[in-house]
Amino acid sequence: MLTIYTDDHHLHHGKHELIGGQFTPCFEKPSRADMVLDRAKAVKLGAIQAPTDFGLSPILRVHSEGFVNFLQNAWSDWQAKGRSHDMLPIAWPTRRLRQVEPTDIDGRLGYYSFDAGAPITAGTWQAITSSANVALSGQAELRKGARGIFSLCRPPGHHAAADYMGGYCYLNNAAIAVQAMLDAGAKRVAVLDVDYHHGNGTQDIFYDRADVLFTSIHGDPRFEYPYYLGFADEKGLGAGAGFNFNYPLASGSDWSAWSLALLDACRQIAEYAPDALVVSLGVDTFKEDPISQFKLDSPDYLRMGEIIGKLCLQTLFVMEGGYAVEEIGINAINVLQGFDSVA
Ligand code: OKP
Ligand code: ZN
Repeated sequence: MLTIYTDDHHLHHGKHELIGGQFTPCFEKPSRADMVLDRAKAVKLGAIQAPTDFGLSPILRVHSEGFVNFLQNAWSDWQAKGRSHDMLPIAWPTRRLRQVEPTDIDGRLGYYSFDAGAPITAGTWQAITSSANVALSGQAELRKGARGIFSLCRPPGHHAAADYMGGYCYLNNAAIAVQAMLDAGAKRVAVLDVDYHHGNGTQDIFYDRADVLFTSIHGDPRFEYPYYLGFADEKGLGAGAGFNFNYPLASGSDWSAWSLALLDACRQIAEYAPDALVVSLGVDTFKEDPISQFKLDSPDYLRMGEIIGKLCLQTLFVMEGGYAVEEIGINAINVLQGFDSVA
């Protein structure tokens, strides 16, 4: 399987995120992608190719102009206030507050965020646009006829919606690739989000549309981040009604429970008969993950890839989460090797 990758992700290395009332070193760090790349090379998964630059237009097909403009200028606006440390928001427009974009950068930062888990640094804009290009290049390669492509994106994207960032995510790489597939002529695209956390951003972007089926298996939002989306009764809206499937699972879920949800999601995907599948590939379902509560083991990721492979769909894998850095490479690449084994 071809991997799309660039070192540009090193330009994004936040220092701290807010967890349990404390500033904690960021779990989302450059070594994550380095470890996945190392493993892809070690097992000779396939060629490694640099992304090409698709410019802002495919990003603006998914994200609002105001939000993209905010991201592009955030660091210089921050510096203009005499600051050189990482950006983190301090206030959010919650219920009954006005949804009006402020002029002040602190106001704009909260307006376009939903948590204090996604620091913006000097290199963030370059890293996130490169990450989107990694997904877009994967999508372009898939269109040439490949069965599977791996877009080794970092930073991840599935928590980012059209006009907000959060949860280590800024631009929604998977959604940008999905939209590019549709714009290139695909009639229907399915998304399978296997990251431990609900893909609230991707769900939100496609919630009222029938041309994208969104499925997600994740920690139940009643106990797990992102808390405010990802419940089983979210089925889609308007034309999108019936095209959204959430599988919230209990804390401690292992492969036996997790794989039942996967089989049901795959049944929905097969019934939808999409032209292509995009997998939001997070491996923070791993038993040793430092911020997650599922109990998948490394061999389970081979089984995961096999089940996905049996859908017999052209598949773009887009890297999302996974914070057990020692095993992230083995687990992520196991999915791709499992997929390749059922060719
Ligand atoms: C991003 B992705 C830990 C706090 C959670 C945000 C997690 C974002 C995960 N209890 N902070 O979906 O892997
Ligand atoms: Zn996650």
